[in-house]
Amino acid sequence: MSKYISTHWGTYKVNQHQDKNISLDYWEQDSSPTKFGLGLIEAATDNLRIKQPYIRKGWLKNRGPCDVERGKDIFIPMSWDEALDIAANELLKTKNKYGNSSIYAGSYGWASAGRFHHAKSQINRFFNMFGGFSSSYQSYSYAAAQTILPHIIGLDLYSTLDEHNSWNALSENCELIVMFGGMPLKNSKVSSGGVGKHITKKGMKKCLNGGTKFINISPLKNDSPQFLNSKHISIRPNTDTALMLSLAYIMIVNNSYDKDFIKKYTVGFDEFASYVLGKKNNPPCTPEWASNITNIPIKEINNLAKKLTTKKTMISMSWSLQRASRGEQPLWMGITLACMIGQIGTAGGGFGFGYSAVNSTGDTFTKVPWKSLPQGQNNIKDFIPVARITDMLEKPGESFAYDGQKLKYPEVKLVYWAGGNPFHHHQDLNRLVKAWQKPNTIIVNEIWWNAQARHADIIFPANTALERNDLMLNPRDPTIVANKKSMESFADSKTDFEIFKGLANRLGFESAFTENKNEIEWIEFLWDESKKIAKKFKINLPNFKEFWEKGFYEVPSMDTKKIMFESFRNDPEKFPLKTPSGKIEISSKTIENFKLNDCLSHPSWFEPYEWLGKINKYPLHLISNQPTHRLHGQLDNAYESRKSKIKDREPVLINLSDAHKRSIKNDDIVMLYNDRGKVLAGAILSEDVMPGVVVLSTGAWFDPNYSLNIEMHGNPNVLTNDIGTSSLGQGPTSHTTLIEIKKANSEEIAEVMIFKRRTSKENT
Ligand SMILES: Nc1nc2c(c(=O)[nH]1)N[C@H]1C(S)=C(S)[C@@H](COP(=O)(O)OP(=O)(O)OC[C@H]3O[C@@H](n4cnc5c(=O)[nH]c(N)nc54)[C@H](O)[C@@H]3O)O[C@H]1N2
Ligand SMILES: Nc1nc2c(c(=O)[nH]1)N[C@H]1C(S)=C(S)[C@@H](COP(=O)(O)OP(=O)(O)OC[C@H]3O[C@@H](n4cnc5c(=O)[nH]c(N)nc54)[C@H](O)[C@@H]3O)O[C@H]1N2
Ligand SMILES: [Mo]
Repeated sequence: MSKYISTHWGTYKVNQHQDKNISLDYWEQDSSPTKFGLGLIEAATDNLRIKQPYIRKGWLKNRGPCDVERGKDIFIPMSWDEALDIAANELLKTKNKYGNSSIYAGSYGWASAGRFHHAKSQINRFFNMFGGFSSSYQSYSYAAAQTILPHIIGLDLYSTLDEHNSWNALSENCELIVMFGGMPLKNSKVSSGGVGKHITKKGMKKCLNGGTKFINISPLKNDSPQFLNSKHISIRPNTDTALMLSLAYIMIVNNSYDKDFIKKYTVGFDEFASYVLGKKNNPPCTPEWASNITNIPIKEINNLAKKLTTKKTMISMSWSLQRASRGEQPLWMGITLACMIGQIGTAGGGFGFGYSAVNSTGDTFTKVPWKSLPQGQNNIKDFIPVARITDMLEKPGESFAYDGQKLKYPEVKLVYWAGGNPFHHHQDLNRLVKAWQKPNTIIVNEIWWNAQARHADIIFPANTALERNDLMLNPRDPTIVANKKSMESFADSKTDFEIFKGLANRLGFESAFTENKNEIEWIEFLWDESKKIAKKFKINLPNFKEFWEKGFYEVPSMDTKKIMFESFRNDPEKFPLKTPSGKIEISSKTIENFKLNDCLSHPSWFEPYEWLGKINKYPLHLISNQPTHRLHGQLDNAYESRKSKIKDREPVLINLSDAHKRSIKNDDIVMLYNDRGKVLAGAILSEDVMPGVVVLSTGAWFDPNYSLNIEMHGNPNVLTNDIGTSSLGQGPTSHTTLIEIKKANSEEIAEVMIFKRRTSKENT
C-alpha cells in the first residue's frame, strides 16, 4: 500500500524500500509537480537535523543574558527531561514575575502542511492555556493589503482571494491581462497548508488558448512565463502607482472611463480625480510626469491606456507590489483603475491580487472551513503587526500607530517560536540580531541547525512531516490527503504536540492540553468534526477509516465560472459591500479621519523611502523575490537549492551593463552592500533584469561571519529596510532597498559555514 505526503509545495508518493529506506515520487495526478520537493527526504535525514534538546552554554550558566551574544555561543546537549524542566521553570518564572504579556509567542511562519501538527495552532493552544501571550497579527505576505482591503472593498483578505474570477471564467471572456509584478509561475508551486494538484499553468494556458493577451509590467522579464508570449514593459520598482495614476489621468482627460460604473458602484471618485488632475497642491499625474518616475516612455503609457479601455481587461497585481514602501497605494490604485475600466463583476475583467502568487488563486471548488485544532482564547490583548518585531524588542512600552489605532509595544522578556524563522523572514537582520539580545530567554522548536536554532537559548528538536501522521486538510485546496507517518522520529526529535505536552505536564495542564487524546485520536476528531461541517455544504465525506485506508478525498468543483463581485454588480442595493458606503471606496472617509500623512483619503503617489528616482549612495534597487528552488528557507539544505548556488552562494541576477561597469563576470563572488550590511552572492549576468535592478531571492540560510561583519551566503534581509509600509498597514517593505554591488576581494571572502557546521563539535 502506498503512502503519501502532502507539503506546501505539492503531494508526493512515498516509496518504502526493502532496506527500510524511503524515497519520493511525484503523485500521478499532479500534472505540474514541484521538483525541489523530492529533496525532503534528503533534508529530513541530513546531519543538519537537531538530534536532541540543546541549551546555550552562556544562558545555562546565567539563566538569562550573558557576555556571549546569542548567535555566537555554543550549545550543550541535554536530555528531554532536563530541558523540559528548565524551560517549564523559565516560563513559570517569567509569568509570575512579569505577567503573560511579557511572553511573545507571535511565532510567525509557514511551518509544515498538516492540520493537526500545524505548529502555530499548537503553540497558540499551549499559550492560551498557560494564561495568554503577546501575539502578532497579519502575514508577511500581504500585511498592507490585509489592512486596507476592508476599508476599500469591505472584504477581508482571505475572502477577497476566495472571490477571484476563476481561470475558467477568464479563459472564455478575458481579452487582456495586465500583470503588475507579473505572474511568476514558480510562485504558484506553493499554497500555505498544502497542495494537491497544481492548476495555475493549466489556467494560464487555457486563457492563452482562449485568445487572452498578456502584458507583464515588471523590472524582471521572466516574471511572466515564456509560453505566455507576453509583452514586457520594464518599470522601476515601487513606481506602479505613478504609472496607474497616469493611466487614470489619460482616461479622465479623454473621457474614456466608465462613468456609469463609477456612479453606481463607487464613492469618492471626484476627490480622487481632482488629485489626478493636480488640483490638490500636487503635480498633475500626466504621462510625462509618470514617465519620469517609472522610466517608461510616454508613448508606451498612452498605448497602454488605449488598450485598457478598449478590451475586456483584468488588472492583475502581484502581492510583491505591496511589500514595499507605502504598499497600500498600488493595490488601492489598481482597484480604482479597474473601477474606471468598469468591468468588475464581469467574467473577463476586474481586478486580481495574487494570480500565480500561490496555487489556489483562481480555483473553483467549494471552500469548506474545515475543523482546525481548537486554540481557546488569548486573555492577553497586546499584539503587534507581525513585521514590527524588532521595533517591539527595541522599544518596549512605546506607542505606535496602526490602522487608526494607537497601540503600545509590550515589554517582552521571553520569546517562544515554533514553525517560523525570523532570520529568514524579517528585514534588516543586523538590527534584529541586536534587538534579539534583549529578552531574557528565547525558546524554539526547530528541525534544522539554521540561524533560528543558532540564535536561541533553548532548542527543542522538532519532527518533519514525514515523521508523523496528519491530515492535509486545507480550505484552499480541493485534495484532502492522509499523511501517514513514513519515517521514525529522527534521532531524539519529537512532534510539536509532544513538546508542548511535555511542557504542559510540568505546568499542570497536560490533560487539558491533550484532552487525553493521542495523535491519531486527534486526527480522527478533526475528520469527524469536518465531516459535520461538510454536510452543511452538501458534501458527504466518507467515514474516517475508509478515508484513511484510501488515502485521498477530492472536494467537488461547484461553480467553475466564479466571478468576483458578480452579485454586487447585478444588484448593489441587495448585495452591498461591507464598506461604510456599501460601495467600493475610491476615497475613504474612514482613512481620512485617521489623519495620516503617509496614507491620504485616496490613492496617491508617495516617493518610496529608497528608490531609483533619488539615488544618494547606493545606485541599484534590490528585489528579493521568492525563490525558485525552495520555500523561503525550507529545503535550502536540499539538492535543488544547493545545485542552484554559485560557489556555495545564492545567485544574484545583474544586468549586463551594470555588471560591465563594475567588471563583474558570471560566477564571480560579489558583495552587495549598503549602510545596513554586507552580503556575498554569486553573480549571474542577465538581460532579464532591467538596468539598475538586481535580484537576490530570499531564503539562503542566514550565515553571518560576525568577525568580518559579512553575511557569507546571500541572505538579502541583511540589506532590506525594516520600516512599515505606512502607519496604516505597518507591513514589511522588503522590496524597497537600494544597494551597491562589487566584486568581492580575497579578504572579504570567507567560507559558507551554515551547512558545514553539521560536522563540527559545536552542535553534535
Ligand atoms: N527579503 C524578503 N524577505 C521576505 C520575503 C520577501 O519577499 N523578501 N517574503 C516574506 C514572506 S511573504 C513570508 S511568508 C516569510 C516566510 O517566512 P517563514 O515562514 O518564517 O519562512 P520558512 O523558511 O518557511 O520558515 C519556517 C520554519 O519552520 C520550520 N518548520 C517547518 N515545519 C515545522 C514544524 O512542523 N514544526 C516546527 N517547530 N518547525 C517547523 C522550518 O525548518 C523553518 O525554519 O518571509 C518573508 N520575508
Ligand atoms: N517557489 C516558491 N513559491 C512561492 C514562495 C517560495 O518561497 N517559493 N513563497 C510564497 C509566498 S509566502 C508568497 S507571499 C508568494 C509571494 O508572491 P509575490 O509577492 O508575487 O512574489 P515575489 O516573488 O516577491 O514577487 C514577484 C515579482 O514581483 C516583481 N516586483 C517586485 N517589486 C515590484 C514592483 O515594485 N513593481 C513591479 N511591477 N514588480 C515588482 C519582482 O520582479 C518579483 O519577481 O509567493 C509564494 N510562492
Ligand atoms: Mo508569504
